[in-house]
Amino acid sequence: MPNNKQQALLKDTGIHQLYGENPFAADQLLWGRQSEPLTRRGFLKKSSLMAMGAALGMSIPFARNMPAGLIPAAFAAEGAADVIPGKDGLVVLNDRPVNAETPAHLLNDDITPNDRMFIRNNGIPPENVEPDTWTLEVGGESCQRPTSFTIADLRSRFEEVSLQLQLECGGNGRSEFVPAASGNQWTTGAVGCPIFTGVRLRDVLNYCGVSEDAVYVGYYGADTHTSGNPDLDPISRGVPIAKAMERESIIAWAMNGEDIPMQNGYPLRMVCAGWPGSVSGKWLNRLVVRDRVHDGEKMSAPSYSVPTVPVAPGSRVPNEDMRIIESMPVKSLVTFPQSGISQDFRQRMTVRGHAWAGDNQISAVFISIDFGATWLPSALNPAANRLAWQTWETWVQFPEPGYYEIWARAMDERGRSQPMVVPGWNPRGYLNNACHRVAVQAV
Ligand SMILES: Nc1nc2c(c(=O)[nH]1)N[C@H]1C(S)=C(S)[C@@H](COP(=O)(O)O)O[C@H]1N2
Ligand SMILES: [Mo]
Repeated sequence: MPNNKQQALLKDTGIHQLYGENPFAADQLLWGRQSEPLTRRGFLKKSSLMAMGAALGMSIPFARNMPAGLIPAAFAAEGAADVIPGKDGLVVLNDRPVNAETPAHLLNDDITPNDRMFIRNNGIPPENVEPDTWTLEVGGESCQRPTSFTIADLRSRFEEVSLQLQLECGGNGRSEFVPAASGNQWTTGAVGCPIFTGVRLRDVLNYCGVSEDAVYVGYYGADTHTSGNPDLDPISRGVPIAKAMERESIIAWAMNGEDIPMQNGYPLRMVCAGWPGSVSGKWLNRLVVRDRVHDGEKMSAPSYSVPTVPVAPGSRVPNEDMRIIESMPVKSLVTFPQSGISQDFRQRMTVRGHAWAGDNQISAVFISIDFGATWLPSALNPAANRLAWQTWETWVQFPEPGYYEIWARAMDERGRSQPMVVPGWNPRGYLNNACHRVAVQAV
């Protein structure tokens, strides 16, 4: 437990804000730790080590490797779970519109159950949905035969496919950016990988005739703008035609063999996995084949866009110096053990989680229990299909009792690896793929 002075500091500001404003000052304030911001090498003085050990209630065997400016994972605990109908243990970040993330340990299943799939709403979901009369209109200037389909039409005209597909919000991990980026302060839980059933987007598009000049496919959904203004769309994004034509891009009516949950887009949604979740339109009722980059709501910078070149944290970036995010970066999550757990140090501990890398595959996952000084490779399962996450599992054994962190680092097939610390700051706080860390108390 933190001592009184630490508790008072944490109560007034909160550990994320404290570290968010100035991680090195936070280290100094909470633990009396002097550090060198540029190298992050800041070794712990004996007194700071004792302060941190006292707050944790245990010793820190690998303290000499502990980097400066990182919140000990034991204190970075997730918020309290709220109750959303049909959802289990999700943490609500916003209730209008509803945005809720899944604590890492609740994502331990290989296939994310419906009640643990995160929710990211930009507007207000439709009410009183009638699946039997729901229609999907396909049109746009580069569509040769605009057509309207009921869900029954889609089912009868096209081949049905079921694929496990990974969706991650572009802003997942935003809470760690310094200075803070506006938007939902996602920690790690805006990601999931259920099985979706539906038809291939390309089969539907080909049926409707795609012109030579087609560039993009945009979606519209039945949700409404939070302002109540019927002329405004909450969001209308999409994907370039090549991504739309991939065999894994689908129009789905089922998730894990059941109706798609209301908050996740019932009765019909697009799933174009590996890209920011925002390209996968929910409550889908219209697709437009465009002869230009789709210009729907939240298609233009700074929404879902990042600077074309690295920028200094806190910079103002002109919209023309931003590009639309496409494939998401390599990332992983430790889903077992739950952060904060106790473990008998004489026994091996199973460690497992998932890893994913946008349009690419994962080639390796490494684990460290000594703050990144040494890394051991984990066993890694193949993906169920392209664009599904990959589950990894290994074990660790702690040399003596004390405070440890388990760090996971994934590498994609092109050799790109997750950064240890938060990567390139950007104005809207997208694409944080820093290593996930969980705390373990070995006793
Ligand atoms: N119609 C519509 N589609 C949408 C959204 C939305 O608000 N409205 N949110 C998008 C965003 S930003 C994300 S990350 C994913 C989230 O999908 P989920 O809520 O099923 O997890 O849906 C995308 N599709
Ligand atoms: Mo998102």
